[in-house]
Amino acid sequence: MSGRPVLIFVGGFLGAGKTTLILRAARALAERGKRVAVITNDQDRSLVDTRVAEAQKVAAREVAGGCFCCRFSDLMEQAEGLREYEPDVIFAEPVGSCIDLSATILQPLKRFYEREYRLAPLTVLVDPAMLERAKRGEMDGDVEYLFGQQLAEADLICTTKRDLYPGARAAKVPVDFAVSGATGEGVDEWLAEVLSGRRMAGARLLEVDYGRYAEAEAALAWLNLEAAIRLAIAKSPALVCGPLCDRLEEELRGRGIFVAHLKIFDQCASGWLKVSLAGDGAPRPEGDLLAEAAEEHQLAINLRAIAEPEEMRELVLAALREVGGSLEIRHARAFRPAAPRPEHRFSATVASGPVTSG
Ligand SMILES: Nc1nc2c(ncn2[C@@H]2O[C@H](COP(=O)(O)OP(=O)(O)O)[C@@H](O)[C@H]2O)c(=O)[nH]1
Ligand SMILES: [Mg+2]
Repeated sequence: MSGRPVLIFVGGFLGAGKTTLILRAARALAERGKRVAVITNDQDRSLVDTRVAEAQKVAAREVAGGCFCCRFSDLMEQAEGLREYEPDVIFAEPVGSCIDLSATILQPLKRFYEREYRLAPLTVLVDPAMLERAKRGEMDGDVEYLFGQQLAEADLICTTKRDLYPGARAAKVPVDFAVSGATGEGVDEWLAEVLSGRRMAGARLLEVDYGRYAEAEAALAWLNLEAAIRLAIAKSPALVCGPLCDRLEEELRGRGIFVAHLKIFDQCASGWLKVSLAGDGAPRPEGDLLAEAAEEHQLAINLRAIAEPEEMRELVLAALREVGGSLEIRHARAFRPAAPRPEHRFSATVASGPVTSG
């Protein structure tokens, strides 16, 4: 490896397609002989994204219990811990409601860690369905605030899900690339640009009103749950996750709840499956769709929605009980994110060398 791993932050709102793109890019780089690792991030533990990365044999570390900006030291510790894999590239996926990454992560990285890491430009991903909703004025005000700020601090913007929205055009938003993490379209072009060193990392800084930011984040309710189910009659992961996702979707939509994303991950002896719902898309399954029936299932559920946390918890627990068998809840936290308190916050950009000068 080349000494300093390239650190690539991929931001964007909940459900934009960050994990899917990162794992697709990780595969593309691995095929070229590169060693790749991932750092995921969430307000709580039991993260579906980390499980999906591990299921795909990508070295993964998690920063849990707060966003990267509030846990900068932990982020750097996890990055350091990944050194044992000698990665050439480390992808880092911040929490989807996070803003102000440039001031709180990218500038400190340039100032304090230039010798350890080469920092790539900040990519922000946008789901075209979200852009469309924003254009029609149908976006919740708090979501719109976070979404707009994320775009404003991006070094590079990609629309995602190109397979679903091939002709998506974004008036007013300077889109650099259109990608599909699902099919791989546009991924090589995006990777070439972020690795080229042509673009400065952390070129923009936001002026953030932290009161407004905290309020917007707290409009979202968070649920992270982990459970084990032992079925009397064996079922495949597809037959556990599919109906569970449908049931939850029906219940959430029935109550008029806006779902930023819902992810269900199931691991059993025969394989793994992830089913998720985001944006306006239909539930999309990934993993071992043909995995055989099994009695023991280990589930993780992540739900982010505009709702009351306790209502969401009750609703998910009720849907889980409908799966049948004996249910053991190992973790079930529903909450609103606490006000962000970054460890560092720079008010001016820090100059940095080109990303390829390893
Ligand atoms: N059709 C399609 N769906 C996608 C694509 N990328 C992500 N998704 C789906 O969008 C949802 C959110 O994706 P994920 O990568 O988990 O988003 P994240 O929350 O930003 O990490 C999931 O249902 C994915 O399967 C894509 O390129 N095409
Ligand atoms: Mg993700």
